Amino acid sequence: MILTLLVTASMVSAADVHIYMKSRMNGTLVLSDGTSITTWGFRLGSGMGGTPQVPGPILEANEGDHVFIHFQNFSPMPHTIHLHGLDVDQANDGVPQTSFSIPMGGSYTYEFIAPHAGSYNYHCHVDTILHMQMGMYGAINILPPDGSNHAWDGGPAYDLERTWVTGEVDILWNQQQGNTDFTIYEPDYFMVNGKDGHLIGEDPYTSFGLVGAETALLRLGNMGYLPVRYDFSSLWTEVVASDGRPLPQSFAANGLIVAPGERYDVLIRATNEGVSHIGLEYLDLYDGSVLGSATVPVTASGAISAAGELFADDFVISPGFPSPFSSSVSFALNPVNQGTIEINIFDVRGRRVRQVQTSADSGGVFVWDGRDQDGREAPQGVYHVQFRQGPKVVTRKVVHVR
Ligand SMILES: [Cu+2]
Repeated sequence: MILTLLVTASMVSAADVHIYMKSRMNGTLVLSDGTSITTWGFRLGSGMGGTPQVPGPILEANEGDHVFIHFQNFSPMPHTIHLHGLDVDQANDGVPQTSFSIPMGGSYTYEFIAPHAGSYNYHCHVDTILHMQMGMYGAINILPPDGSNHAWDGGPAYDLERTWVTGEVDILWNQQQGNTDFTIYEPDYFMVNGKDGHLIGEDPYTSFGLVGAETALLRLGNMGYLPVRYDFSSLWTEVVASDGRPLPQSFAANGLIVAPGERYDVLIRATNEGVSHIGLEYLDLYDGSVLGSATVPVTASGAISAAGELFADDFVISPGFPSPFSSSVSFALNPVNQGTIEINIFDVRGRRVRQVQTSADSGGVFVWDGRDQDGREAPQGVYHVQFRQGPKVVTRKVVHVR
C-alpha cells in the first residue's frame, strides 16, 4: 500500500522537460504603420533555419520539473539565455560576464529545476540593452506541480490565460544596431507581445473574451526599458502574485505599474457586457510623463452576475472636479442612489488609501480632501475613486498635485 502511494506521488511530480530553442538574427517585423524592422530573437526547434519570433516562444513547465533548454546559436553574434527571476546556478544564468556566452554556431544546454509556480521572463544577456531591444526576450510560465489551471498549487483557479510581454522599439537603436548613443532612448513604438497600435487588439495571443463569470489570468511581464502603467478600471481585478510569488495579500487594482523586469499576475473578470479596454501607458523613467500607449480590448458576453459587479445606468457619479486638484476634489452624487455608498480610494498601484461611507439621499456631494485614512496628505499622483452601492460600481480617476 505504501509502495503504491510512493509510485503515484513520483508520477505526479517532477518530469524531465526538454525544450529545443535556437537564436536567429534574420527576423522582420512589420509595425502598425507599415514600417518594417529587423529583429533578432529566439524560436523553437533544432537545426538551422527559420526566423525568430518576437517575443520568443512562451516556455512552460510544471513546478519541480527538471527543465533542459537545448540552445543552438545559428547567428553571427554570441548570445545567451538569461533566466530572469528563476534563481538558477551560475553555469545556467546566461550572464556572459560571470559565466559564458554561446558563440556563433555554438550550443549549450541550460538546466534548472522549475521554481515556484508563477510568471518569469528570459532574455539574451550579451550586449543586453541592444539585444533585448532587437527582440531577444520572452516569457517562462511555471504551472503548479500537477499542471492544473491554478495560479500556483492551492492558488486561485482561472478559465483562460494570457501572457503579455511589453517592450518598446526605438527606431534609431533598431536601425543603427549599436552605433547609436545608448544614453538617448526615444522609443517610437510601444509593444505588447511584439505588436503595436491596432495590431495589438488583433492579436489572439493578447486580446481575449470572457463568457459570464469566467476568470482570466493575465501574466504581465515588462521586458522593455520603461515602466508600464495599466488601467483596469473597466474590469474586475485581483492582483495575486508578483515576480513568481503569491502576494501576502491580494488586492483589487484599477491601476498597476509594472517596472522593467517585473512581473505581476492579475485575475480579470468582466463587469459589463460588450467590449471593455485595458489601457497601457509607457512612462518616462525620470518624470513619469506618458511617452506612448496601447489598448487591449476584452470582450464580455453572457450573464455577468457571478462576477459580483454590474454597471447600472441609474448609478450616476460625476467626474471629479477639479482634476488635477490640490486641496480637495468633489463628486456630485445622483439623489436616485438612495442608501449608503461605499467609497474606496486607491493609488495607482492599487493600494487603498482611504475608505469612507456616504449617502446620496439628500442629493449630496462627496468631497475628498486628498488625505489618507490616517489624515496625512496623500502623495501627488493618480488616484482611482471607486463608488460602490451593492453590485453597482463606478470608478473615477483624479490627479492629486501638491
Ligand atoms: Cu543576444
